[in-house]
Amino acid sequence: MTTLLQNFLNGDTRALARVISLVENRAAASRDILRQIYPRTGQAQTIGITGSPGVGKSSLVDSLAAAYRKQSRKTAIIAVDPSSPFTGGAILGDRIRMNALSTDRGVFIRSMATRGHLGGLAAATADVVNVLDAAGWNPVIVETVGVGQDEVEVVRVVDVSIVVLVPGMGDDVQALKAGIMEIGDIFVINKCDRPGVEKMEQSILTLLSLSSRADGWSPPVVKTVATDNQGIEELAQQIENCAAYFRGTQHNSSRKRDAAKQRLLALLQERLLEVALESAFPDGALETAVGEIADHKQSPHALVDEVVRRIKTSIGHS
Ligand SMILES: Nc1nc2c(ncn2[C@@H]2O[C@H](COP(=O)(O)OP(=O)(O)OP(=O)(O)O)[C@@H](O)[C@H]2O)c(=O)[nH]1
Ligand SMILES: [Mg+2]
Repeated sequence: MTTLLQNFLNGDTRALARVISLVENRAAASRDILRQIYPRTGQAQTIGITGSPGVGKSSLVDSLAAAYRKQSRKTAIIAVDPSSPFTGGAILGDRIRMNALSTDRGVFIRSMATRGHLGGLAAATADVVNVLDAAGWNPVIVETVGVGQDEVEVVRVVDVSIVVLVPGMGDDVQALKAGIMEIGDIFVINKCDRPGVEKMEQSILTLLSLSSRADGWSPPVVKTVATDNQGIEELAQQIENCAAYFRGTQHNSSRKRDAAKQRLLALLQERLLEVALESAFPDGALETAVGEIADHKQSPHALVDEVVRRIKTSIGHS
């Protein structure tokens, strides 16, 4: 066992941060570690919080984390920003605001940005969640901006997904309904100190009544004022209810199987794409090929057929 892994297993926070960096950068060394720690995962309660920019996700995470700290639970927070190629902007703001928490050794806060992961951000996030889980952090909370395809995939890696809305967003809910209704296990109306709460609640309840979930869970609507700690206890309780519901039904295994399948496919996609790019497009050959396809001189299908044929041949010969 490497010293890094040993230190990690001993609970060393610097080793933890180092392992997360390796995982985030998709370094080959991280795969060994991930393989070895996998049997230790599956212990943490994992929670996802998503919603449009500025709805108060970080404030909610902040208050939730404080509530978990009252129960002496080691709470990890991963702030994922799918839109940003860098760590900065809003997330930097989060860090500053979360200062009160970041001096608490029972809280671990980490930001993640896309950096063009081949398997999508979800693959890297799932791995980081596993790392924190294996290190004994429980719960692990994932905050992600917006509600788009990336977020849907990021949210798939957690046990309980929370969608945050604010009063006055009624029309947005209509527009977003497909994506939102699928991923929300709990809906939060935050900023309930503002007008329009009833209307918002009606919009959500109407949309929820139109769609019935195969797993039989009825998503509750929780009203909060994150900045004033209102509704946080109820939110924590609903998270517990939802987790308990899934623990107790056969849907738990199908949900876990779905997540496992997504995960396996995303990892395969990432690794196979890596192999294909390395073997078929050395030194800028990809850009040349891209140019030819853009100019209609080369068919993308013909090129992919060629790459696949070459890879198959080399597998046959090895
Ligand atoms: N009035 C009111 N303001 C709130 C509430 N919750 C958060 N805010 C404020 O809303 C702003 C955005 O809050 P954040 O927690 O950073 O929101 P966010 O969703 O994490 O934002 P991004 O990460 O940038 O997408 C801040 O100025 C908060 O102080 C609330 O319940 N009521
Ligand atoms: Mg935030």
